[in-house]
Amino acid sequence: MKIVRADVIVTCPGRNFVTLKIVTDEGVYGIGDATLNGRELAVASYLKDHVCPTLIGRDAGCIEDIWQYLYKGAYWRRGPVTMTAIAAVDVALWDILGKVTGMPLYRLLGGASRDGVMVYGHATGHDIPEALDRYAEHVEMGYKAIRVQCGVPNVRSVYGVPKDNGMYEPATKGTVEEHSWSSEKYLDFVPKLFEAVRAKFGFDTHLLHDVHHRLTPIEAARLGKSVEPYRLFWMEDPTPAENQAAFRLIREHTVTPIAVGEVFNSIWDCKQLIEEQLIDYIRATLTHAGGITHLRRIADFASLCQVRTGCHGPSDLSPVCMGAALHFDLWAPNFGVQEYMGFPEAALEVFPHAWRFERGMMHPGDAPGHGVDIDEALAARYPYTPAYLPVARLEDGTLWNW
Ligand code: GCO
Ligand code: MG
Repeated sequence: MKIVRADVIVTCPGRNFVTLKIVTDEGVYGIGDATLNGRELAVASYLKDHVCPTLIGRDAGCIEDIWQYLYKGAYWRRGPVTMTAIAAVDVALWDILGKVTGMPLYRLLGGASRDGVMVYGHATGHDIPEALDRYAEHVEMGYKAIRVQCGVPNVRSVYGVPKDNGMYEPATKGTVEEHSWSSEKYLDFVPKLFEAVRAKFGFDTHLLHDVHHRLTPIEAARLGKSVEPYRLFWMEDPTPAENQAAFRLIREHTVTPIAVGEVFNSIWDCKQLIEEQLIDYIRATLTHAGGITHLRRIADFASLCQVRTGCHGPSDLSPVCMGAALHFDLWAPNFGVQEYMGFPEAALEVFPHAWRFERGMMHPGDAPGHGVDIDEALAARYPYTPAYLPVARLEDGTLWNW
C-alpha cells in the first residue's frame, strides 16, 4: 500500500480551508484537514514544498512511523504550521486505513465508548435579551450544552459577537480588524449575563463561556469566583497559557472548571496544566495538534489526571476535522464535550460527510474511514480569499490578546 500522490487543495466555500489528499497505488485515498485560520498558505506550502515529496513511496499503513518521521525528521519540532501539516497527513492515513479495512475510524481506535457525542453550540447576542433568545433557540434544538457570549456595554466589537445578524466568523476578508477591549467593563458585566441565563433557563443545560485569553491570572481568579453560583460547565481560556504555572493562581481561588488548549499544538504545551491538574478540559484539536496519533497521546495522558477532552470545533476547522473529531470523541474514554459551531452551506456541499446532528448529540456515522470526502470540482469554484483574524487593543491603544 504505497503512497503515490499527495496533493494540497485550497478552497474558500464561505471561508478558507486547506485539505491534503493522499492516494495509494491501490487507488484508495484519504483526506486530512490542514486549515490554520489566517495563516492557511503557510501550511499549504509546508505540505506542498516540504512534506508531500517525502511521502511518495512510503507505506501508507505505517502511520506511527510516518508521524515520527515528520516530527523528528524535520529537526525543527512543534509549532502550529508544522503540527497542522503533520496532522493532515496523519488523519488522511487513518482515513485510508479505515477504507482498506472497511471500518469506521472509531472502531480502529478501539470502538465506541458511548452512544453519541455531546456537542455545545454558540448562543451569542449583541445584548442580554438577544443572547437569551439565541439560548432559547439552542434549547429548542435539543442542545444539552450551550456557550453564551454577549456584547459588553460601551466596548466595541467583543469576541464571538457577529458584526451583523449572520453567523459569527472570526476572520475578515482582506483586512486585519482592530477591536477594543476593557477587562474592567467585561468583569463587571459578564456575571449579569450568566445570572440572566440561569434565571430564565434554570440549571438543566450545561453553560459554557469563552474568555478568549483576555484576563490576567488574578482577574481570571476573580471572574471564576464571582460566577460560582451559576455553575459553569467551563470557563475557557481565562488567561493566555504560554505560562502554564499562571493557572495555579486561578485554581487557588475558584472551583469554576477551566478549559484550555485550542491554540496548543503538542503534548508539551499542556504537560504542566495536566499533571498539576490546573485545568479540567483540554481543548487541543486533531487539526492543530498532530492528528489522531498525537491527540490520542494527549487524551491518554490527560486521563491519568482526570482531565477530560473538549475539542475545539469552530467553523474555521473544516468538516473533515469535524468528522475525524467525532470518531475520536466517540472513542475517547475521557471525553467531555465537543464544540460544534456549524458551517456555511457551501462548505457542507464541498465536503460531503457521514456525520449527523440530532438533538444536541452528534454521531460520525459508520462509513469506512472518517466518512468525509471532498468534491474537488466544486472546491475549484471557490478560490482562496485572503482573510485575517482581528487584533485587540486596550482603550488607550495598547495591543492586547485577541
Ligand atoms: C472557539 C474559538 C474560536 C477561535 C477561532 C480562531 O472557542 O471556538 O475561540 O472562535 O477564536 O477558532 O481561529
Ligand atoms: Mg475558544
